[in-house]
Amino acid sequence: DSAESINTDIITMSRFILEKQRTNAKHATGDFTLLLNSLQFAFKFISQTIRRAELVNLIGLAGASNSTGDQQKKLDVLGDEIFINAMKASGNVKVLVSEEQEDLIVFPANHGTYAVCCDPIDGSSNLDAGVSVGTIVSLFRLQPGSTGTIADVLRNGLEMVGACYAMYGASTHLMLTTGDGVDGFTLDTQLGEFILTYPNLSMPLEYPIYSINEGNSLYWDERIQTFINDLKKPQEMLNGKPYSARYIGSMVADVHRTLLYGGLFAYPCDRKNKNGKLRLLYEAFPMAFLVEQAGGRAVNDRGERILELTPRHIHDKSSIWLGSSYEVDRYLKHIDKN
Ligand code: P6P
Repeated sequence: DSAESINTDIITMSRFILEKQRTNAKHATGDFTLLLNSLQFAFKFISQTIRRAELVNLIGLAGASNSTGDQQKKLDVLGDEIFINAMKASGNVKVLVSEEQEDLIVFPANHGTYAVCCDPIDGSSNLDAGVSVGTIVSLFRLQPGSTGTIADVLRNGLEMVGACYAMYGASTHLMLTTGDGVDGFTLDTQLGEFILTYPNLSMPLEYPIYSINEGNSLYWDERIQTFINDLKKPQEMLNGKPYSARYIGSMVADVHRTLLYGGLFAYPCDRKNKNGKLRLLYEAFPMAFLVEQAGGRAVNDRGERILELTPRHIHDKSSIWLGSSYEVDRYLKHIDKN
C-alpha cells in the first residue's frame, strides 16, 4: 500500500467493545467486556489451531503426535478443550454447555455471572474437505442469586444477552450481537486482532436463494415438499427465473452467506430427525438472534418464533427456517394456508 491508502484508524474488536461498554448500560460492569474478550481469544486460538492442524494431519509433520505417542486429537476435541479453558480462565463464566460435553460444566471457583452455550467446531465433518467450519456461541446472564445450575441454561431464547459465531474460512470472520444490532469483524492474522468490517449489518429483505438438504426431501412433511418445489418454478418477481439452491452443509457457512446475501436457510424435521437435527441452545438460538438483529426472521416448522422457545434438555434439537423476512414470511403464509 502507498502510505496515504493505509487506514490508520482501524477499529479492533477490543476497542469496539470498550466503546460499547462506555455507551451501553448492559456492559457497564466490564464483566461483559471481559467475557467478549475471552471469546475472541478462543476464536483466534481455534482458528490458528485449525489452520495448523490441517497441514499436520495432511502431511504428517513431526509433532503430529506428542512424546507419549498420543494420537493427534480430533479437531473438535481440541476446539472444545480450547473453548472450555478460555471460559474457565475468564473468571466470569459460571456454567458452560458444549456440544461435545454430555453434561453441564460448572466452574465453582469462578465468581462468574454468565452462562455460555457453544458448539466449538460446528460442521467438523467437512473439515477434511477444506469446507469452512465455525464456532457458535449463545450467552445468558445467570438468574438473580443463582450459583450456577442447569436452570441458568434451560432458558427462553429471549433471555439471551448475546450471540456470536466465528467462521474459519479463507479469512476468519466473527459476527456478534449483544441485542442492539449485528457487527462483523475479520481477523487480521498479522495484528492478531479482529477488525470491524461489517458495522451495523442489516441483511437484504429478500433474495432468490434457498439452502436446504434436498437429500431429505422424501422424508419431509408434504407441505414442506410443496413449498420447496414452488421455489423451483418460474417466479413472477424474478422475471420467470426460479430460486437458486446453495447448500454447503456447514451451518456457520450457510448462515453467513444468508446474512450477507439474504435468502432462506432451513433444516426442517423429517422422518429420520423427528425433532430436527440442529441444536436449540448453541445452533438455532444464536443464529436466530443474529438473523433477527440483522432484520431477518427465524421460526420452526410450525411457524413458532425460535427465540420464544425454551429447551427442556441442554442438547434439545429444533427445526429451523431462517433468513430474509420475505422468504420466511412466504413460508409462514404457505403453512397457514395449508
Ligand atoms: P446434513 C454439520 O454437521 C451440522 O451440524 C450443521 O453445521 C449443518 O448445517 C448440518 O449439520 C448439516 O446436516 O444432514 O445436511 O449433513
